[in-house]
Formats: sequence, structure tokens, C-alpha cells
Amino acid sequence: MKSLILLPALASLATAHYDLVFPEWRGDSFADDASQWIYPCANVTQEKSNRTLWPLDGGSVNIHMHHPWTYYAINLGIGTVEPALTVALTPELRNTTGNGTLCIPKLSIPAGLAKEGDNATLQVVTFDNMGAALYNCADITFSSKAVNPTDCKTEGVKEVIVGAEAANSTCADNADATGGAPTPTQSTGAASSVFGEGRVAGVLGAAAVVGLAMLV
Ligand SMILES: [Cu+2]
Repeated sequence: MKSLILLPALASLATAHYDLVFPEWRGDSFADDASQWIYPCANVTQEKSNRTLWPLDGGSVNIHMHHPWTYYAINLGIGTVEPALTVALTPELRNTTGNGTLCIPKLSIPAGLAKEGDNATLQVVTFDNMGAALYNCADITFSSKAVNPTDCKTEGVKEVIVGAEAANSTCADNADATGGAPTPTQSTGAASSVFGEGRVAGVLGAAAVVGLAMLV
């Protein structure tokens, strides 16, 4: 049974993922020489740099999720050329379920961090329960003239702040609250082992889990 699912699972590794709608991403990370698996910015260079004006105290972020579920994080680096992405803007663990768009209306940045005209890079990271991560970046310029888009909408995606749920629930409830458990159609011996209910048969089993997580 495992061998039946393995090939399609591996074949799907390069498909889907997610795209960064706003701020406009640095470049198409689905292009031939790019890969969202590559840290820090999917191998998309700043050669054809485009920059989006973003408010001084933070602004909106709009992500199109293609996977059934994911965790995500957003980091910031101040600087023009490939700055170190050292400022974590989402210190809590965030989980989204569903295929659609996630709008973060205002992702705040620490007061005093950015001044008018500063260039910076926003890095969006999505990751699964195995730690496999996908990257996209957007280059921005902090500006008091920045205007947030009017079409930033959350549609088809449910977001849960995992830490907030954990504070109000038992451990057992918490596992459900992440939304990270495989759906019945995805459940296999390998997939359920992520949650301690079986044994993964080495690397191939692990690859199948990642492949399943990356489906759609
Ligand atoms: Cu994918």
C-alpha cells in the first residue's frame, strides 16, 4: 500500500505551495530556476528588483495558500541587498487550514525599527509538522505614503494562533486545535505516525509524509 502512494506523493513535491500576493513578491518562485524549498528567498534574486511601499508601523500581507493546511511565519530584515532576516514578526505559532487567501490586515512591526525610506525584505515561511519549509520574499520600502490594498481578503482559509488555543485547552484539545492532523483521505500508516500512532519506515516513509502534506 505504501508503495502505491509513494510515487504520486514524491511527484507532487514540486507543485502547488503558495504565492505571496501582497506585498508583491520579489519574483515568480514557480519559475524554472526558482524553488520555494530554497532558503531564504526561493532562489529568486533581486536582479529585477521591485519594491512595494509599506507603512512605517507595519502593513497588510496577503498570501494565497494552495495546501490543505500549513503553519506560517513572517520575518523581516532591514536593508537593501539581501538583508539578514532577523526580526520575527509572528512570534506565536500560526496555523492555517484551507486552500484560499489569507489576509493579515496589519502585521505590526516594533516601534522605531523602521524609518522613512528604509528598504527591507519581508520573508514568508510556510512549514509543516515535519519542519519542511517553503520560502517567498517581498522587497519593500517603508513609507508614510504607503497605501494598503483594498482587495486583501481572507477567503477559504481559517487561521488559528496555536499558542492562544493552548492557553485555553488541555493537551488533547490542543492537538485538534492545530488543524494539522491529516484528514481521513490523507491518513496512512506513515502519515499518522507523525502524531505517534505508528512507525515510519525510514526516509521513504518520511518522504511520503512530506509528499502528502504538500499535495494540492
Ligand atoms: Cu506545495
